[in-house]
Amino acid sequence: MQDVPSLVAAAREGRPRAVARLISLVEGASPQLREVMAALAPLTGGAYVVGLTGSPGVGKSTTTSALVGAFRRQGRRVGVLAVDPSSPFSGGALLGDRVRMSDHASDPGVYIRSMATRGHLGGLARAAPQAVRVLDAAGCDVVLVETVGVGQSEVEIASQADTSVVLLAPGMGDGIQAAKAGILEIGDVYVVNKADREGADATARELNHMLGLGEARGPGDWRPPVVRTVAARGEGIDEVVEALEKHRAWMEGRGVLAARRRARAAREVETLAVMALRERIGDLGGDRRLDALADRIVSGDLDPYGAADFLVEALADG
Ligand SMILES: Nc1nc2c(ncn2[C@@H]2O[C@H](COP(=O)(O)OP(=O)(O)OP(=O)(O)O)[C@@H](O)[C@H]2O)c(=O)[nH]1
Ligand SMILES: [Mg+2]
Repeated sequence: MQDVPSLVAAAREGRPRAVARLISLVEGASPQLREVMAALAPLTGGAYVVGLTGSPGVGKSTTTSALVGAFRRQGRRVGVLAVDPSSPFSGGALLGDRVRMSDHASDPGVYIRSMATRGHLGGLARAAPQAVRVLDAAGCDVVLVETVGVGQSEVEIASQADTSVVLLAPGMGDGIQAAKAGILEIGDVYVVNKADREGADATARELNHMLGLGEARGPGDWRPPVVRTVAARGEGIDEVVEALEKHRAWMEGRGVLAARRRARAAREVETLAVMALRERIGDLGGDRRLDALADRIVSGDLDPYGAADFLVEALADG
């Protein structure tokens, strides 16, 4: 097996197998995880990360593929991470099915990877940002992260992007439903795909209306645009690229990009630190100290909050 420094060097040269190997290392809890992350740290920060989210079948993969084409025409290197919280499979197996990327399979300027939960969503939320780091360090100018669904966990994964794109399709995403799913808060750019179908204009209108109902925006604030696309025919894709570029420029001009990245990094550290603490504390069931405190609560000698304080203090003392 290759050592980490040469793997990282090979990934920097754009060797797909090295990139794949690095992602596998960060995806699992490999003993080399820490060494890999440390090696990647100084190489990251160059990629513009775009998240695409939306209900199953709305056209995320088709749109992603079209965007890859558009970015490639600009000569940019592109990474794609397809995250599927509902699927137990990971690695290359899904590419043929869920990711419609066959157009780009032989392009050395494109790296595509899919990732699944293996039944453990927390793990995916942890692993996805690390995989993005690998693609970033490998020299991708743009990383597109496709996440299925608009549930809480997907929203969390989408929030790890610099710019979040929310996709809807006529009939599927009427405004009420959109508001319920909380998507009006997370999108920087909205795409009404399948605009070749009836109802696309109404969906776009309703969405625009609902976005306008949100809290008052000051001059210079970002107003998420609504772009109509027929991704299957590549229509409207240039407009999506334009909206992404505008949003990026707006963020850079106002320090929003740096602030978002800082907030994201802080959340990530917090998650890892809490995980590490939880691991260090271990399983408290059967701990003598816990049992003794429980006895005191049952006998009315102590309340649960006071008991928890005692326990936390005891644990912090080691
Ligand atoms: N009519 C029409 N069909 C489209 C359009 N874009 C995509 N489709 C079709 O919609 C279906 C789903 O497209 P995908 O891109 O796989 O959708 P997805 O959101 O990635 O789906 P999941 O990853 O399974 O959630 C495919 O059959 C596409 O060919 C469009 O603009 N118009
Ligand atoms: Mg898809």
